[in-house]
Amino acid sequence: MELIIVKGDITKIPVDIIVNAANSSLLGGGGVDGAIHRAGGPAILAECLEIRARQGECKTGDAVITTAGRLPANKVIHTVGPVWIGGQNEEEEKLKNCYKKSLQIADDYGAKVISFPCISTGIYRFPKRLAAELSLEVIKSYKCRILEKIIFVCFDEESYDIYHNLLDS
Ligand code: AR6
Repeated sequence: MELIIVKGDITKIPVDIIVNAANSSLLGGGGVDGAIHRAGGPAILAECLEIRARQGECKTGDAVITTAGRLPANKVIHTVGPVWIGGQNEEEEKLKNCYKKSLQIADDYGAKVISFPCISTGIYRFPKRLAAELSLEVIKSYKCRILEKIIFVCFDEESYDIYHNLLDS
């Protein structure tokens, strides 16, 4: 499995599956979630609404899959990261579950290339370096079935540097 770190906008990079850092309502929001819904168009929200009607809200650490609408991808996986409230509320386990669940859903779908944003490290305030360490821990121990390439898309220079430093060390 190939692991790539890039700096940029996740909505612009062609892949099989884009992972979205959503919230449990699945109704969209700011940050990368807002960017994905804007670029993908209303088909994404329409499918999120169907999922909500079927199963209710999406729990923290869990994920659901929808169309990618007009995005350069086949599907979007919406995963709900934990809000950082000090670290004593199972935030680490929940963040790892986001990555695990997203990889499993992508493999079940048959995706070869998946892109991840830095889940929870924006509005949800998860410490960036710890989040990067946990994401790499999950990805390195995950046994890919179909997946061949994982792209971490860092929006800011700091996250990009953190990933590079972790991978170099
Ligand atoms: N491409 C890649 N990464 C991005 C982009 C983009 N276009 N835009 C922002 N990021 P955040 P969270 C980065 O806040 O912390 C939403 O309102 C950003 O710099 O998007 O998981 C949801 O609806 C940061 O590194 O997500 C939830 O309510 C990372 O994406 C809540 O925010 C995650 O930041 C989720 O908060």
